[in-house]
Amino acid sequence: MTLPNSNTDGARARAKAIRVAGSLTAAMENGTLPKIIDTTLSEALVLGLLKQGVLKYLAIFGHGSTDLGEILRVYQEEGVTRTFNCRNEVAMAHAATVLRWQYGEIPAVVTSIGPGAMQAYAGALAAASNQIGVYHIYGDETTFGEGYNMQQVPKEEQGLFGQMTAVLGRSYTLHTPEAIRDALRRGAIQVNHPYRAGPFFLLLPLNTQPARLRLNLAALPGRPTLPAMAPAGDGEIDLAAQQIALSRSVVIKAGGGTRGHDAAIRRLAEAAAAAVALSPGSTGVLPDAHPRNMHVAGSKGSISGNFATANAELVVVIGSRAVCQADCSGIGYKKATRVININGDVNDVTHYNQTLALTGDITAVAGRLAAKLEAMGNRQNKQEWIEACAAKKAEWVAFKKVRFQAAPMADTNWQRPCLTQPAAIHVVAEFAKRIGAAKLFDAGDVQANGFQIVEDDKSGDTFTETGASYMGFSASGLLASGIADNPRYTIAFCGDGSFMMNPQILIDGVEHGVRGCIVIFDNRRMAAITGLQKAQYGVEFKTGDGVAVDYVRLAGAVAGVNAMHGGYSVDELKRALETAHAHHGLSVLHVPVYSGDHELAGLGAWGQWNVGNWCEDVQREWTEQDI
Ligand SMILES: Cc1ncc(C[n+]2csc(CCOP(=O)(O)OP(=O)(O)O)c2C)c(N)n1
Ligand SMILES: [Mg+2]
Repeated sequence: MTLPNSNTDGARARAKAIRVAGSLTAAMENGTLPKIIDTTLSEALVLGLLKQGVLKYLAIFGHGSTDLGEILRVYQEEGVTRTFNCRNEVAMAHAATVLRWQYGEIPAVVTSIGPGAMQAYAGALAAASNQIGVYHIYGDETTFGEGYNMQQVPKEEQGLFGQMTAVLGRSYTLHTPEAIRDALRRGAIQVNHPYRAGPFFLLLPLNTQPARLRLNLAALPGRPTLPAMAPAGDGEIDLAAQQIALSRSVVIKAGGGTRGHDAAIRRLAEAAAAAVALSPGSTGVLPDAHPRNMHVAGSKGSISGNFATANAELVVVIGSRAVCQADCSGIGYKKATRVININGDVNDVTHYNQTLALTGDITAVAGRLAAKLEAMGNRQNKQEWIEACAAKKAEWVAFKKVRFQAAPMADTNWQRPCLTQPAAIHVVAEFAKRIGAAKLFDAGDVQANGFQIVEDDKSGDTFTETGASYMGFSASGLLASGIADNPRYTIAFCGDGSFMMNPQILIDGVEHGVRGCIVIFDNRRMAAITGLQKAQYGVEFKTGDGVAVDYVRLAGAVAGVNAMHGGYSVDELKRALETAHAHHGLSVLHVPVYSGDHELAGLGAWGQWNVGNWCEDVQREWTEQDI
């Protein structure tokens, strides 16, 4: 049967030419793909994204994206692109974020119009917050404006979805097929931005998807290559080196932006004799046992990390946005009188007063500063500082050790002794290290305990979404390991609350061949909030529930999932992890953990936070500090 508009013969021939030649450019070069083609906007979009290296689509189709879906079907059948069907748009957006973050592949999320788009948009907050470049393609209202289409925002206004998406990232409504060139040039910069990447939203009206255009393939923008930038002269670098040399106590605050700049951070820390305080998202940038590594600092922080930030007179902020977890709501640097800031972004680089701004690429700038300091030699004036920091690090190591070794504690919910959450997370983190697995962390206590616990030696071993702290992120993100070209065994650490936000991974993970493990640390409550309520007002309110869930049966109901109980002791958990790892697919471990006030069941909060009844104190300090 021939259906109207089912005109995909040309598309199929082009897809075949691309597959045979190996790439779009190669097919154009060998003459099998003409430079100027007559096509639809849907195919133009797929070809344009292909030119930027976008080969994978995560999709939940609807009436808002059937035309694009048809092109994706043809391109998949010809072996050019791949489409992964998912079950929840929030989860799908997280998986796309992790595919870019963990594996460096640029995916496109595809939804229908309306509710599907809204859900993916919500999930895109994680990409925006962590500056991860991904494409989101949403079906949108027609450009004729016949009246409200089903699922569009019912209001006499134009382009409301485009307005909404422009708030979170950058956005383009494909109102005219020929606009694809402009749209994709803007998109290429947004998703590949060197220090301000984020989601790029392409709004695809129902009626422009099948609209035809004459397209010049040579004119479609590819993936941009941009040179690393650094200050042009030596003046600022020399001044920074002098300030560091004269100061008796220097702390480097290595933010999330330092990920991947490990060598430069290490060289600068050694040349400057500076203590290094990490952000939750930058563990591993300096090896855990490196004497300059003071571990995380911030509103949760650590004994040594927060000692270093609170006492240094000079702060070298690198690749940090200074959000609350990482700088105690703006009052982390209590004795600092000066700041040197290395960042590509002119807003971030001038976040603090009294700043010497070294705008540019971290490796380029930190490398030059380190070279200058090395030439100057002699860091004797910092000996006392280094020793004080080392003593605090020893204190933190001992503090953690006692908690890792805490015996299982009697729990009222479970009516038996269970591992504490820190002890259980430590066992799983050590296991991950031993087998070379990556770790994905979810929100809540699991996340906070997690970044206090992990002992990474390089960046790229832990992915903790501290930008938005989006519950459901880790299990959903595990899907990326089923989609990536070169997957790595990955363990998702999540709480019971977070897991139930997005359990779709149980099905999607099997469907797309994830090899990895979800560990559910079940304290039968949203304990991070219980803890805050108790710390602030003394009483818990509506953060626990009375419903016992057998996660082994729940997960085990999905064919292909290896669901297991993680046990109640270190030995049982270790054995369960081994068995889970041996499974060639998705495993789920249910680990009941103690919930309560025992001091050995938590890793403490070492900073301050501008929330609840702490606001008055934090804000007074913030007003009084000069930087
Ligand atoms: C989608 C979403 N909703 C709400 C929150 C606020 N929040 C942060 S942590 C948390 C509780 C997490 O509970 P769970 O996953 O069980 O981890 P636990 O703290 O118990 O270890 C909540 C409700 C959030 N971060 N994300
Ligand atoms: Mg919980």
